[in-house]
Amino acid sequence: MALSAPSSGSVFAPMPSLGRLYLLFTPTACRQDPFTTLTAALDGGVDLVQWRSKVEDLDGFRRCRELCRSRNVPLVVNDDVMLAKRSHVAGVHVGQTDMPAEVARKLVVNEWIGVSTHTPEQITAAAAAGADYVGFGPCFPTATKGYTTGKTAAEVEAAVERAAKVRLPLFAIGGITTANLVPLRVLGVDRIAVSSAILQADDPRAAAVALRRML
Ligand code: TZP
Ligand code: MG
Repeated sequence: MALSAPSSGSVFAPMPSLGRLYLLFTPTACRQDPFTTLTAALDGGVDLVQWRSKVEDLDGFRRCRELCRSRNVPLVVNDDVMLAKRSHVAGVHVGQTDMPAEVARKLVVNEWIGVSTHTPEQITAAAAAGADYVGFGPCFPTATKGYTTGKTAAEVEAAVERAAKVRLPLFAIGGITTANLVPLRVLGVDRIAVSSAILQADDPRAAAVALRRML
């Protein structure tokens, strides 16, 4: 039986496959009630969720985890390797200034490790550190993280090529909407991570459906 799991995954508890529409879930970034928004996003086809609260919110985290579990959608914890380890989630995501991925890899054996990257060199380094996927961006300017410039088409293409070379799934990130996704798809992007396109939408379910259809 083929298991689409990280190589370190246990055969007794196979990991689900990585999704394509990755929601960065920050409760305070939602236009409407956060958990109504998350439910709608999952209904609309979000197939990977990142818990990305900037404040400690264990109740919120547990609600998020329950919702994801009830839909069989994997949950990744941003930044907090120890929370990820003790809370039986699918993985942890680290940035370039967080715990180094090679250190996280020693602590997180069976779960996914995702790494934020901004250059092809960082993608290669993430692979060497044992990452299971990378985020790459910001592809477009985004107020969510205060980026005022995005990547050029050549930069996105180079990142997609590098990720393929080192065999890491790549999620394009940063300012992605239905209005600018087509050029990324043309450059070979087949996975995206979004926050505001869903969390700030009038209709988060419809927003997720529309993005999912384009992947
Ligand atoms: N890393 C690069 S851009 C970004 C992160 C976490 C923010 C993504 O949010 P949005 O609202 O989809 O631009
Ligand atoms: Mg971080």
